[in-house]
Amino acid sequence: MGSNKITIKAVTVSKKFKDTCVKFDHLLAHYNSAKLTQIRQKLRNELKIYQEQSVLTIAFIGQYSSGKSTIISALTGRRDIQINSDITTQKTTIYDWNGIKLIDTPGLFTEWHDHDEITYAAIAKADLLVFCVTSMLFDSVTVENFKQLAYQKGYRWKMMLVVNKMSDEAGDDQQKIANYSQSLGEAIYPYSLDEFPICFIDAKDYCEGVDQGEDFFVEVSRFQSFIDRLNTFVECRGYLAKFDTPIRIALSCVDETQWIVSRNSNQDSAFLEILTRLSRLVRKERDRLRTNVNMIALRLSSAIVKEGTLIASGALTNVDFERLNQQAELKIRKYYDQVQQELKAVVNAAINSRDKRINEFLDLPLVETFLTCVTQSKKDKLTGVNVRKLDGVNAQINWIKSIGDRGKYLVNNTTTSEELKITEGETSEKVINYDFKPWQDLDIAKIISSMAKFMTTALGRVSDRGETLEMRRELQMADIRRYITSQFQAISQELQNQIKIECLELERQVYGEIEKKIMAAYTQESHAIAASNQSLKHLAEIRHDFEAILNYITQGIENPRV
Ligand SMILES: Nc1nc2c(ncn2[C@@H]2O[C@H](COP(=O)(O)OP(=O)(O)O)[C@@H](O)[C@H]2O)c(=O)[nH]1
Ligand SMILES: [Mg+2]
Repeated sequence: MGSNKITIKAVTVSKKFKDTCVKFDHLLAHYNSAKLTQIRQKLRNELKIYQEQSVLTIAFIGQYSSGKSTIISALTGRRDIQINSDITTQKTTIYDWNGIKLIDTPGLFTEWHDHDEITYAAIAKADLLVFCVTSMLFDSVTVENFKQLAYQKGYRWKMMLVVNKMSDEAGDDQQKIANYSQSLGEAIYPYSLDEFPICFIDAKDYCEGVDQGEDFFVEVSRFQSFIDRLNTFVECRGYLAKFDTPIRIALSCVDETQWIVSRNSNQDSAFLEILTRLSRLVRKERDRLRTNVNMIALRLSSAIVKEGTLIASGALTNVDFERLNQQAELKIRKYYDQVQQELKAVVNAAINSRDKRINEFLDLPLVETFLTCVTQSKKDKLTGVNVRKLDGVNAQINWIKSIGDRGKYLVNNTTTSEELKITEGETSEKVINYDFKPWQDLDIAKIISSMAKFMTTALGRVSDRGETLEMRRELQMADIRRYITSQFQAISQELQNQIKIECLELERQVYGEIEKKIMAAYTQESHAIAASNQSLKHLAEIRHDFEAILNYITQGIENPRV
């Protein structure tokens, strides 16, 4: 069997995180100490909810026998998945793909029966719905189902369309894709295909290519285009950010472990205690900012959905759609501006609180005692020969001073002018840069303009047909109402994602510098101690791995489309 090389970034991150957690868990178990067993338990308990939630849930729905199970087999590399199962016996199955949930459903969901509740709940909760059809494209039932999910249920913002079994029909790929796109577009009229990510693949070719080691089949399967779409979806919506909290939880356990394990020297352990407490303090501050930002995002999101419901339920019959559209845009813009203001206020409060707490922390007897103590030990050692140790002492003193906001500790505790010089340059205040995505760059403008186009075409259709005008109009209006509601849902989701992505950037700006300092101090400290201790060396590696994942997801969020 060939190895399955293709994977999406969310899976890579998830796997790396899990592996590092396992390594860490082994290390903690290895010590056989009560305190570390406690940490181990804490790590397991706190990460449990994140494992259960899973970072990403992808549900596969669509035509019977369109290759949903085959696509899941292609993604996961698992070949024990039921292919060709009978629609009447098939149940919804959940596969774990390194922490990503893949939901294999029996097929279409045109009638919403109670006994399929599990599947409906899964569809409602999924982050992404992959709607699969074959190169036979939409039949009337499938297209109704597609519209129902997208517009009636309002899932269009999380839907993706996959045309599978591309190799079933002969011909040039580009030509086929153009033809299929046109037919699909006509089938979902008056809705537009542009609103959905779409890709054209042959999952079976891909599986065979992998299993037989035939790169040619892998290539023609176009499966990579599906992977690319998945990555874009995950990154644009900031799903990788979901790893942020669990990684930080794990890191805090690493901090505590290091502190406990290196109790061999009073001074090192005192310094580690300072680091651990400070890092805990910063984490709490960060959590508070995140909660506040989330609350703003939720408020905004529900306000916009409500707005959509209001507009849709209003008397639409003789409405000037152009004006209605302008009003919608104005209102959403107003919300957007308001949110920017609220975010600014929350960030300012966070900065003040951060500075206040850090200053309070530096006033604690713990820090004071430490400084007195190391200064004393430094004096003692000046007459001795332990030069390397002395470097360490200097580094620790300097580090604490560099944390002191506006050089507070520089004034109070400087012992030599040489130390003053080292820290002077670092006390300049960083200005937070509110670099929000400009309104024009949001996809909302696109959604709104497609709304105007839709309503005009939907209305235009009334006079095209011969049915009773009254009846037709009633139907068109229902279409339009559903459409408006779903568009507002999409906008609310888009904005929520935007805020989520911005939140991470804000956190980086508010806490990034202090966190980097803490991380660097930890690294330096652990290098110094690890030289003589194998376990601490492993711990340092584990810390490094967690930090690397954290950096990776932050980069992904900074350049989501790269
Ligand atoms: N030619 C071709 N056949 C496929 C492809 N994907 C699935 N099949 C076949 O279509 C049938 C149904 O596939 P399955 O994955 O069970 O579809 P599901 O009912 O949507 O889960 C099986 O015989 C598969 O081997 C594909 O990309 N190309
Ligand atoms: Mg199946």
